[in-house]
Amino acid sequence: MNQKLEAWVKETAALCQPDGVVWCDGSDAEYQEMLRLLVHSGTAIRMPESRRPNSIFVRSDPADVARVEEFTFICSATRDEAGPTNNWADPDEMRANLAGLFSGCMKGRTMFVIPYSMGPIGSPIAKIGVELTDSPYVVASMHVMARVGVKVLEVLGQGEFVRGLHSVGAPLADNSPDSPWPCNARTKYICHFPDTREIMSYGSGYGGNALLGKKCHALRIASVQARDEGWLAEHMLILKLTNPEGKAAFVAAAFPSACGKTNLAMLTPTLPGWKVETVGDDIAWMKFGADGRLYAINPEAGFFGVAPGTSLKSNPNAMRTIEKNAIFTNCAMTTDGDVWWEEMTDAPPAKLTDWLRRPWSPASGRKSSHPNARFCVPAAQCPVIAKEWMDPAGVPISAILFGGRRATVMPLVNEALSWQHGTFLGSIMSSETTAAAAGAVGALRFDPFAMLPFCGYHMGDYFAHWLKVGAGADAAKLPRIFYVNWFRKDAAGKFLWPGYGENSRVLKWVFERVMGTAQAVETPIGRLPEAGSLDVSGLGVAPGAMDELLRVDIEGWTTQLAAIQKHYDKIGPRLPQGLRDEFKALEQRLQGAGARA
Ligand code: OXD
Ligand code: MN
Repeated sequence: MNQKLEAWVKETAALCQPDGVVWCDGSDAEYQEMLRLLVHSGTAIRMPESRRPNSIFVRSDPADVARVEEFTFICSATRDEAGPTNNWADPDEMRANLAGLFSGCMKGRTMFVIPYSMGPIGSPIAKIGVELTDSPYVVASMHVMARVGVKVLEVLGQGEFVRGLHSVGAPLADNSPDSPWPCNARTKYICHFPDTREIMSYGSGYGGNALLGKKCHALRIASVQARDEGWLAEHMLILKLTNPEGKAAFVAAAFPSACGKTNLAMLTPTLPGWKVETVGDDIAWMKFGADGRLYAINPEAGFFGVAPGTSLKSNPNAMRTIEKNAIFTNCAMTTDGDVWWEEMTDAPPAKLTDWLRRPWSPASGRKSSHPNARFCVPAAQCPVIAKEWMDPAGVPISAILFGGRRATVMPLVNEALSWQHGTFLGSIMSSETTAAAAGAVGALRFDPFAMLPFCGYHMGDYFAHWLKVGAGADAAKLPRIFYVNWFRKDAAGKFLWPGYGENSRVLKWVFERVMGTAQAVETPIGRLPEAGSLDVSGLGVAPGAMDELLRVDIEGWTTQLAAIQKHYDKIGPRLPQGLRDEFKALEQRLQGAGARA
């Protein structure tokens, strides 16, 4: 037994005062026991075995439905280390505050000890953490999302681990009934102590707030570890792309939350002979291999995907993945106990129970599922999971895509001129906000590298880290960087690009650029497909749409410069010189193009 772990569990139990402590072994019997507890407490309903074997349906408290960025803190020693894009709190003050909140917070509950590995157990890229939680929902979800239990403790030995303490913040008085979704409706804190690799999460039982291996560990804490150790922890899917001749390349892609990472990772290409297989749908940890190439692992073991919008049309592979062993949260329930959500089928069922347990019909005039309703399923049951997905060595990455939801300005695809220019494109990523985080939906915000809510340190230093990683590598072996945008709209507000399986056309161009067989034209903003090099055979897009999708909008980009400058000003003096140079160079190229026009 790891002595530090034993001591920490003891100390935490004394503080939180649970009725008992259970060490999780990671067995199926334990998973079944969690499902039983969830059903017994009224948190979950078992789904009919004939429809979704071994699956449950859960509805959360309406005060606990998404990540709470406003209450997410990076408690580094100084405010400057957390940087201007994070909420910072003094670590000593926050510890004192949390000690008060955690004191007695697990009364009437069990404290579960979940040892977990992010990444295949024993992989040189994997990391170990331990989450202490009073939520059986979290235990069940961690079983799906990470590798958990005794085998992790064996690998841990007396080694170091990330400490994650989580409580729903709802102690139970003697014999008082529990609520179906215990949480603290008033007080939530998701706190990270990067210097000591600790996480303390209070008051929420939902997703990224509570499954501490995911955003808290695999992104916020890991980004700091990656900076210190010379690797990259990124908010990226990983896919394997195979051409009709059987040649394969691996691609990583960063898009903000709820912008289609899961759909792209499991895409069914419309182009004959092309194949996409999934390595991961949300997070990539990338390290250089002995051959000088960048290798990625998916640190997760499951998918925690946004349900609304997922359908046989948009993502048939996800629909097949969720046929069994699934945990559904905040979807609507059909009359026969199955799930439904917006856009799952062309026509909604005549009658549903909505996520707030109210009767619902298409005439209700409101959504039946919460827009951030989720499915949680083992990655292994995805029908297009790549055979390499658990390779402890990771997969060699040939291309990195950046993107977001942009109705205007950003073309369908744009290849960076260099790693430094690609880092610049990542640093100016912007997207219309979605329901994955609490707050307004549809507002344009800069979300550099899709890491705005997930970078555990100063964003300027994070940019500098990207530049350093590139500068220290053999440029010929680095992945090529591309910026894509599936979401450009016409003047009437209609999407210009059909998206989904048709995105394989862009993947094909990326693949062929990497292999050196597709042509590009150099423009002021980067390299765009030369006429005829993007395969649009059989694609029925409206006349003129392709021209618009691949148009270099000099005016739009020039207007955008002021917003980028403001975004960079916010990053402040730690913005690396390399990116200032890229900004200047872009400005000059746009001026040149404007003058010629
Ligand atoms: C997620 C998110 O859950 O980014 O993956 O919010
Ligand atoms: Mn995500």
